Amino acid sequence: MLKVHFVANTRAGRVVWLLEELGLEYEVNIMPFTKEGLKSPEHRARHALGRVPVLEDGEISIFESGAIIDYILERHKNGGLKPSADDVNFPYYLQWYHYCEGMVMPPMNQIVVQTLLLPPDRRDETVLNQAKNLLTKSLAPVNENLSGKDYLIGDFSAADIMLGHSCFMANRFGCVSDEMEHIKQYVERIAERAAFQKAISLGA
Ligand SMILES: N[C@@H](CCC(=O)N[C@@H](CS)C(=O)NCC(=O)O)C(=O)O
Repeated sequence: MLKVHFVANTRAGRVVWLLEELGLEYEVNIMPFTKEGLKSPEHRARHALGRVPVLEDGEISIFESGAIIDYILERHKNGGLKPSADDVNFPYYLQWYHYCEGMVMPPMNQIVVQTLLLPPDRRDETVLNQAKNLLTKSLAPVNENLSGKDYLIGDFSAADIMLGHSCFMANRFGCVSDEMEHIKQYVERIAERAAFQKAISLGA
C-alpha cells in the first residue's frame, strides 16, 4: 500500500489531497515538525535533508511533492487529473504545475523561515519584505490567469493540487491581498473540496 510520510501544514498535504481526490488507499506516518521527528536517522534514510513529503510504494521510496504527484498519477491512476499530451491545455498544465515550486514557493519558504522558523533575534525585516514583494509579483500572473476560470486550466487538475495548495498557504499567511480577488475566490473554491478538507485537517 502507498505510504505517505507527513507533517501537518506542509507540502505533504498535497499528496494526501491527491490520494483523497483519486480515492486511492494509503497509510500515513504523521510526524511532528520537530528535529526529533524530521531529522531522525530513520527519516533521513528516507530523505537526506529530513524533509516531507516522502512516498513509499513497496520497495520504492521517493521525495519531492511534484515528483510524487506525477508518480501517483502515472503509476496508479493512468494519468488522471492531468490532460493528455495532445490536449490544448497540456502546456499550461505543465507551466502552472512547475511554476509552483519554481516561482511561488521560494519566496514562501523565505517568509516561513523569517516569521516562524528562525528565533526572533535572527529574523531580518529586509529579507522578509523582499520575500513578500517577490511573492506578490509571483502570484500576479496566477491571479490574472484565474480570471473567468474556476481552476488553473479550467477543469480541476493536479496543477491545482500543487499551486492551489501554495495559494491556500500564502493566503493563510496573509500574503494574498484583497486586490488578488481571483486567487481569493480560488482559495475558497479549493477549501470547499472534501478531499482538500481531509488533507488540511490531518494531524492538525
Ligand atoms: N521541494 C520540496 C520541498 C520539501 C520541503 O522543504 N518540505 C518542508 C515542509 S513544506 C520540510 O520538510 N521542511 C522541514 C525542514 O525544513 O526542516 C517538495 O516539494 O517536496
